[in-house]
Amino acid sequence: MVRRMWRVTTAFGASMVRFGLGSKVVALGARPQQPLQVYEFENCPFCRKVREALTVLDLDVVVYPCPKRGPRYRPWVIENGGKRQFPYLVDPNTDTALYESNDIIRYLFQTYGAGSRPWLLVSGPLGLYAGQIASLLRLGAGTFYRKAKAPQAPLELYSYEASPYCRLVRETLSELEIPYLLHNIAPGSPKRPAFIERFGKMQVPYLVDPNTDTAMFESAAIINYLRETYANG
Ligand SMILES: N[C@@H](CCC(=O)N[C@@H](CS)C(=O)NCC(=O)O)C(=O)O
Repeated sequence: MVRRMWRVTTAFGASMVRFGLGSKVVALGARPQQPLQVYEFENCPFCRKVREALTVLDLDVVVYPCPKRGPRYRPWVIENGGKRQFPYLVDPNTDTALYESNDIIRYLFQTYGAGSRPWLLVSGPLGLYAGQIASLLRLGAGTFYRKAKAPQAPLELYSYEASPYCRLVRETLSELEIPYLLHNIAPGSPKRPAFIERFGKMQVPYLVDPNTDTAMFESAAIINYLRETYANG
C-alpha cells in the first residue's frame, strides 16, 4: 500500500517537473491513415519528449518497448536503423524513419500539427534537465528488461503521457517488452466521446488484450494482470 502510494506520487512528480506537458491536446493538423511506430523505453528522457509530442498531437502509435537487455526490438532497431539509439520513429504513411528526439518532434509538428511546439519541446537545456529529473524520480522504472513471454498480437492501451496511473502501466509494458497500440486520449482529444460511448466512462488507463479477450480499467489491476499473464515467460 505504502509502496503503491510512493509509486503514484513519484509518477505524478514526474509529470509536475515536466509542467504537466502531455495532459492536453493542442491544435491538430492532418491525421495519419495508419498508426505511427515508435521504438523507445519508458524512462528515457528523450523518449519521454517524443511521447509528450504524440499525446499533444493526439496521435495513435504502436509502441515497441526497447528496455535495456531486451531481446526483441533492440536488435530490430540496430538492424533496420543502423545504430542502438532510442527513440526511433517509423511513419509508414510517409515512409519516414528518424532518430533524434528533436528531429522527430519537429517532424511530428510539421506533419500532424497546426501550430507551434509547446516551449518545453523546443530544444534547450531546461527541457533536457526537466526530463532527466522526471526520470530520476522514477528510479529507472521501465528501463530494464524483465523476462516475459511475447504476446501473439499487440495489446491496446488508452492513455495519455502526463497521467501518473498510465505511466505506471507503461513502465510495466516497457519492462516486459510487450508491444501495444497506444491510443493517446488526453483532455481535449476528439476521440473522447467515442471512448465514453464504447466503454461507459472516461477513465484511463484502459487496457485491451485481444490475446485473452480481456479488457480492464484501473492501473493496479492492469499491472497485476500483465505480470501474471506475461512475466517470467
Ligand atoms: N540525441 C538523442 C539522444 C538519445 C539517447 O541518448 N538515447 C539513449 C536512451 S535515453 C540511448 O539510446 N541509449 C542507448 C541504449 O539505451 O542502449 C535524442 O535526442 O534522441
